[in-house]
Amino acid sequence: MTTPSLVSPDEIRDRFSTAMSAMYQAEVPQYEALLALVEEVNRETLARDTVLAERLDAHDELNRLNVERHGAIRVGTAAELAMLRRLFAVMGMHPVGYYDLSEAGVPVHSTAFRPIDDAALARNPFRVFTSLLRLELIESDALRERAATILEARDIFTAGARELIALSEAQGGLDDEQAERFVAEALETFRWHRDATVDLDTYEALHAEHRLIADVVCFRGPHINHLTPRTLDIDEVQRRMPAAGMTPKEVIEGPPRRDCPILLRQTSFKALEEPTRFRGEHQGTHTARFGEIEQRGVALTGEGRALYDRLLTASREQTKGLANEPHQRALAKSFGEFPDDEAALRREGLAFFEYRLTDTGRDAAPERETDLEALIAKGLVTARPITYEDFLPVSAAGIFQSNLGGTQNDAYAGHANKGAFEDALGAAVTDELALYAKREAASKERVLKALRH
Ligand code: OOG
Ligand code: NI
Repeated sequence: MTTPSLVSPDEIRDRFSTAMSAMYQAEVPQYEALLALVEEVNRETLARDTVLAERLDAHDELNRLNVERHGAIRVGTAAELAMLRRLFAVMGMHPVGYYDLSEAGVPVHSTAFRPIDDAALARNPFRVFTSLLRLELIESDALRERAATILEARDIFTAGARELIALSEAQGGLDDEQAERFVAEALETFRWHRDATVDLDTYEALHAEHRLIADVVCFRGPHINHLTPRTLDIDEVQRRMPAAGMTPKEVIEGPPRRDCPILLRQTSFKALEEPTRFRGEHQGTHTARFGEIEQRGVALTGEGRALYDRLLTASREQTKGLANEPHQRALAKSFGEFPDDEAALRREGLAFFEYRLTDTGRDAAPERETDLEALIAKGLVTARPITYEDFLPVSAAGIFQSNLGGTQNDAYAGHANKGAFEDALGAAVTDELALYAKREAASKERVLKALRH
């Protein structure tokens, strides 16, 4: 029953992320300033580093640079999460990865809704880090029940959004006019509401339990709490933030600066205190929304990731309490044993690569060699790093913490519970490592097959 006039999910996602960015710039003017700063630094970096510019261009990364974004939201119930899954599916965004933040003292677990296949990622990789509040981690029975009752009473979706999601599922997509309406209706779920749904006492009681709980429970919807453009030089943006009127988070999260960037480095400007009206005519403020930047590097294999996790944990003692510059120096030292050239990352199986034929390879006579490193040495094949498209739980916890007042919360007793998360979601999350591995394997197979003729 598909009609020929359907718009692709990639197109809907592209329109939605553009609309979301415009809305957030209007709501949070500092985000507009952050975008300008990132754009300026990206431009300077590309002008200075022509090798990088050529490489990004060759890898189809340049055109997606300016649309590159992720956002984050937090919801309160299984029903909200399950409906979000259906909403994001309309835009070709599917749940990838499971992140447990409870160990870092944040009572949520999360996934990232994102495009999966190469063409979709190249078009617009917009992702939304989505967290589900774990009410079961609230110790007080009375408070937990109060929060649950408040959440049960709200509907974070418009009637129009619900209808269009159902329509998209029934007809296998949306036509142009329906897609336009869908973007407008879906956007409503992510809008900021300065009116809380509760009185100040309730807000304060929930806030005292955990600031995040107040943020999720006391409002009509899961306001987008940040958007994140992609920078080519995160250290420089961090340095320039104060002069541009932003207070940066103390340290950049993730791996240190390297010649071959790995995974993901992130920093943010601190959340703003915004005027809020509570029931009973009380004025107050709520602090939730901020801006973030990210710099992405190569995706690591299970082995590479284990090495990353080990070195990061080991660096804790050395970096504790340090300001960003000394923190980065200490981190770089701790990461000394992580190979920093592409050939080593490949040979040691630490990172994922995509293999392609070179021009010589395309013209070559049938080739019997099947060892990729030998084929690279012969000039027949090249390998390019596969960009990491996901998130890092330790970094995410750091971003949460710095925007929840900076104070460290103790770990919650509850542990990772992927099963419960998937039950709430109504679907399994895709394993991110499997996606990268599949992409690498497919590229190897293509190359070897082409060389055999
Ligand atoms: C999400 C924080 C995590 C990231 O980029 O790691 C995150 C939140 O504050 O809701 O966005
Ligand atoms: Ni983020």
